[in-house]
Parts: sequence; C-alpha cells; structure tokens
Amino acid sequence: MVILSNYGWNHFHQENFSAHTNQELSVGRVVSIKGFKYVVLSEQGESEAELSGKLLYGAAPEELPKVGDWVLFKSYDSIAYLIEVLPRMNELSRKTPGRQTSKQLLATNIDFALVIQGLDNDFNLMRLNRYLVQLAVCRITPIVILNKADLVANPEEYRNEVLRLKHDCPIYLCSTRTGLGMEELKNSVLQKHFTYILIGSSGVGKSSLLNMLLNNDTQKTGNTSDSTGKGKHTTTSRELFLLPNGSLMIDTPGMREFGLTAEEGQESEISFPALQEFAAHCRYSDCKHIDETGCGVLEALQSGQLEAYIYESYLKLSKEQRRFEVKAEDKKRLGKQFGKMTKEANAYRKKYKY
Ligand SMILES: Nc1nc2c(ncn2[C@@H]2O[C@H](COP(=O)(O)OP(=O)(O)O)[C@@H](O)[C@H]2O)c(=O)[nH]1
Ligand SMILES: [Mg+2]
Ligand SMILES: [Zn+2]
Repeated sequence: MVILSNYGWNHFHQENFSAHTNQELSVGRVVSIKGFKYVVLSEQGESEAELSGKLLYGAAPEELPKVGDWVLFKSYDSIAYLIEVLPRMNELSRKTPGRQTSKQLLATNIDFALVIQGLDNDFNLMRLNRYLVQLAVCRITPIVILNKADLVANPEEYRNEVLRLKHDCPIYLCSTRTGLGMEELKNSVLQKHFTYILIGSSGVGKSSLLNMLLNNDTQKTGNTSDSTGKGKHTTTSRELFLLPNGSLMIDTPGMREFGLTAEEGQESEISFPALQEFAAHCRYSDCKHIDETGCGVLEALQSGQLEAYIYESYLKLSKEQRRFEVKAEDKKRLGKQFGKMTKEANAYRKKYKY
C-alpha cells in the first residue's frame, strides 16, 4: 500500500478531502501527464487515468489536473477516471507563450522551487530575477542552485551577483559533474514529504541533477511494486519522482519563455525586495516608482544606493506584469458584458418560450 503522506499528502489536503461526503471515490496524486493520458499514484499503486466527462467538458483549462494535483477518481476496468481536482495549495504558472492574457499552469502543490542556472553561458541575473519575481507572484519559496560550478574559476562571485537581487533565498553552488554540493542537497536541503520543482532553461543540468538525486535508480521510484491489481502499472516516463531521501521532485522540460503574470491586488514590492526599503519612503502608497514626486526609489537611484541595473530590471519586469494585468482586466470586462448579453438573451427566450 502506498502511504499518501509519502507523496506529499498533508493537513491542507486532508481537510479539503474530509469536506467531501462521497466516500465512493479514491484519492491520488497526478505524477505524469502525456497529452490526455494521466498517471495517478494512490493507495492502489500507479494507475493509468483519463478525464471524466465532468472535467473534460465542464472545466476551464486551469481547472484541469496538473502534475502535482491531488484528484478524486473512480476506477473501471483498470482505468482511473478523474472526477475532481482537490483545492490546490498553490500553482506555479507562467504567461502562456504567444498569448497576452492567459496564464498556463505548470504544476501545483509545490513547497519549494529549485531555480537552476548553469555557470556557463547560461548565467543571467535578469533571467534569474524573472524566475524569482514570478515565484513570488505564485507564492512559492525559491532555492537558487548555481550548477556547473566546475566550469568557472571563482563560483563565489556568482553567489554575490545573486545577492544583489536581495531575494531572501538560499543559494547553493553545485556541480553534477564533480558532485559538489550534492550531499548537502540530499542530506540537509531537500526534506522528506516536501514537493520541489526544478525550473531553469534547457541545458542547465536539471535532469543530471535529478539523476544524481535518484542515485540513477529511477526504476525503484518509477513503479510501486505492491499494487493491489486495481491500478495498472505503466512505463510512462514520470514527471514527479520520489527521491530516496523521501522528498518529491517535479522535473520540467526546459522553458524557453517564462513570461510573468500578475495577481490582482498584489503589491509589486512582494516581487521586488531590492526596492522594498526605498519604497517605504515614497510619498504615495501606490507609487509605481517611475516619475512620481517624492519617490524613495528614484531618490535611492539618484544617490547611488539603488543600482541602476536592479532598477532597470524592475522597470522591465513590472511593466510586463502590468501589461498582463491590464489585458486580463479587459478580458474580464468583455467576459462580463458577454455574460450580461447571454443572461438577457436567456430571459428573453424564457419570456417568449423559445
Ligand atoms: N560541466 C558540467 N556540465 C554539466 C553539469 N551538469 C550537467 N552538465 C551537462 O549539461 C548538459 C545538459 O544537462 P541536462 O541535465 O540534460 O540539462 P536539462 O536540460 O536542464 O535537463 C549535459 O551535457 C550535461 O552533461 C555540471 O555540473 N558541469
Ligand atoms: Mg531535462
Ligand atoms: Zn516610489
């Protein structure tokens, strides 16, 4: 039997589950998605799963199951039909590439994100900031990993670069090639029963790191040997892995774009900690730090207390957030107008009985 807490089931999920009265349904975690084929891990072991009609026809894209989701399902003929997604602890999203308003969910129920950059040509402070800003929007705690430390003479310099951003997050120097930092990750950073996600551009070493953490023993974690037979074993490649130390790791394919979204009503200071102390002195509480009088951030920029590079990064990224926000508002307003029209049409139809 698979013990659900081994797969990250916690108080939050238990409470939401207890609110359900339908005892007929089983609960499991989505560990892999390939097109419309899902794999769910539950007390029945690993099962192939599909969407039930309810989700297939009734759910918006962001409501569909994602890797990391806890779902309610019912099994028929060794296929699990996913009926409901339990409320999420959080969602890692990005702006859907090529679209202006919609956000795409990458994974859910994440405790920490491992943001990886390679110390070869990949290192880019602006891109790292982009990840950290978006994680702040999603309220997911970041851990920065600077991999390929074997390729540079003085890796500590890069740690100092990251500190310039003033995000209060741990930074680890690693090399999957020499093994630098691996023991520390396994023994003290990654905690049992917590869910981590690997993010970073393609080629930074995400899969290499995962393999090191798995001790190259993917088989052991890929299958649950004592399934009751209700669930069917699959050989589908997984996206959520149970590591030998008991922590859970979601691997993602490299993301070429990582566009920012914005949450309604969230202050930008959450995402830009480097500005925080200066923004506290702004005359207006809703100051955007662009051309306002009495702006503490602009004053700090002028006096040299705030680095121009960091300020520029703020301008670029916050503009991107606002663009998303404004477009999303437009969309919502149009949606409301449309909703009103349908209501009127329905009322009319009722009145005249057609
Ligand atoms: N020099 C060096 N190369 C590495 C290190 N980690 C990964 N690589 C290499 O970087 C390339 C991309 O690694 P991979 O794990 O596939 O990256 P992913 O796309 O992020 O999953 C491979 O050729 C790895 O051998 C490292 O610590 N040092
Ligand atoms: Mg990879
Ligand atoms: Zn200001």
